[in-house]
Amino acid sequence: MKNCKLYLVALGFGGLFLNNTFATNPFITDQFTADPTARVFEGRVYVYPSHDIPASPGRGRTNWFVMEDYHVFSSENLTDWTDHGVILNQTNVPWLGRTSFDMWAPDCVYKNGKYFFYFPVGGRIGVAVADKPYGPFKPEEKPLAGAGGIDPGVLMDKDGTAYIFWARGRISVAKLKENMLELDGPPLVITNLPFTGLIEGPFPFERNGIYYLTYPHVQNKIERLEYATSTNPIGPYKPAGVILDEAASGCWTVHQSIVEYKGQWYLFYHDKDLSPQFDKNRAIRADKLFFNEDGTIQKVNPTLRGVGIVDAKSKIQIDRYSAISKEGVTVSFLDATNTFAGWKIALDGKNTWVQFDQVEFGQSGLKSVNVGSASSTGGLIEIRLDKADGPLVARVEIGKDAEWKVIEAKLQSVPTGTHNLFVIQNENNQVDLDWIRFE
Ligand code: FUB
Repeated sequence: MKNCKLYLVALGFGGLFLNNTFATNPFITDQFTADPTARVFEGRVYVYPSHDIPASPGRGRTNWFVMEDYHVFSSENLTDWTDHGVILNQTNVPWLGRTSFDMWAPDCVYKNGKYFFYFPVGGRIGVAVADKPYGPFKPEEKPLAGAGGIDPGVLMDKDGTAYIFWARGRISVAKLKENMLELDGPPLVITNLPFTGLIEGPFPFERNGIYYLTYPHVQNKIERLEYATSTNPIGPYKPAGVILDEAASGCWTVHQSIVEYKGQWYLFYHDKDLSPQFDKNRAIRADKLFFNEDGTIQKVNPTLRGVGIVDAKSKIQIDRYSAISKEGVTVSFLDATNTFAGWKIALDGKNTWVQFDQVEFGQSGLKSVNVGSASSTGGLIEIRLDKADGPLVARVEIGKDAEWKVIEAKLQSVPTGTHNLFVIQNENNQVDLDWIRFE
């Protein structure tokens, strides 16, 4: 084809097909993560998840959650995420005195110049304190007296008062003293929430005078996200609806936080994208969340596309699609033995297509597109803007070769600004695509 150059690149060369973009779901793909608490500190979103690891001899229990430490991640644009590394390991907790591998869902809040990281381990709740949101965190000598359970979630009220919630069968709440290290009175059990089915993972927040208590609840067979509202931080709370339905994947747990950043609300949660066969190795996700006029929360639509805007010059992981044609499209792991390598998408048959939203071309000056692809039959793909029959950006001829290659094609028109991409397969063949990158 005119204007089309072909580069042959051996499979595995220089990590060529590693999924190294984080704008899509899940947004951390080089390790298992769960229970993401997102907070806005110093103009960035910080995410404090728990960290699932596979069990190994002497490290945790097989077929169960194994969690020995916490990382923190941050981003300014919800696309590029920085892993600040391990902020706390179970062996650094002075009062634990053993390895329990149950560092479950944490939270982190800011008060009086300090960051307070609350974490459950060994059935107790610990606190670690830092001057910066990414640490170093110094754990307190003793656990939080009077609070026993899992999944601490802290509400910083408008008047500066802090309330800590946690779960142990039911959800409890207590006021924290000004020092954030002690309870200011006995805890209260939050009544009036659903009485049957496990409830855990409380995440409280306030918006426009309404206090929201969000929690995973097993209404049917697995957890879904629900919420209750109140006019008072400690209740009484009234159940108000479902935020996220049970995962289509069947992931038994879900765990949430809700945060406003740059004028948009987001739900952070987890699924088991990187471990479809074992739902205790999870992966964190983010999607947009919207409120109704009356303050009720609209159900969130869980997406693969996620929330970050993708730079046209990065590897656009179109397997994390916004939409696909009704038939002929399949997504699978590039390497089923190493799911961290990411996914590929197969377009099988004429007029099969994939849509990937929110690609930023900027002022452009771009000249060509590279496509990581493989096809034993050969194929022809078209890249179009905004609609399946929108302006043509490039035609890329994929030669017959089952090995992965990078194929370069000249652009036929040069986009600027932000666009949704459509990639359409034009022949009655099958083409496997890993990523697309404009240059
Ligand atoms: O991650 C371990 C536990 O699974 C959390 O503490 C729960 O909320 C559930 O997500």
